[in-house]
Amino acid sequence: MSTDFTFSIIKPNAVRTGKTGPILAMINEAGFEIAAMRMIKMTYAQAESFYAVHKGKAFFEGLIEFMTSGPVFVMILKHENAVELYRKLMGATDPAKAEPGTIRKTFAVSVQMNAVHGSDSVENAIAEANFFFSGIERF
Ligand code: 3AN
Repeated sequence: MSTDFTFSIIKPNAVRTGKTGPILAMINEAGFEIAAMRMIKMTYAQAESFYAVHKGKAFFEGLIEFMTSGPVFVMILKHENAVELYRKLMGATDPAKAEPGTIRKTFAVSVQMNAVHGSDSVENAIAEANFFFSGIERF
């Protein structure tokens, strides 16, 4: 598989409120190809490990509680320059600062419940995709 992919999560608030379909439509319309996708409910340990870089920050406990509060969709998205393009499609972490037409501007309800995650570098895209998917689950 090429490195022209990114890793994304549709977060519990978006799944719970029926936004999975509309978010996938935006992803498709932006030209991304879904190379892997699965619905899971993260364990506390998985979420802590996934967000280890934020350990010690004031929002860490709340973030882990939130990310384990319900099912999420984890997925690998293929596109040329996928990491950068998907960060643009998501919009800023804080939805108040996100551009109109972005996923977060449209579906986020707060900085924490901001609808989607997307890798912030090619290295992290590879690590995060490997965290959730084995080779035979990717296309
Ligand atoms: P991004 O998801 O845009 O890469 P990060 O990596 O800084 O942003 O933060 C990871 C996640 O942690 C965010 N998506 C958000 O859910 C949560 N988060 C970040 N900053 C805050 C904050 N100040 N208060 C509450 N939650 C936060």
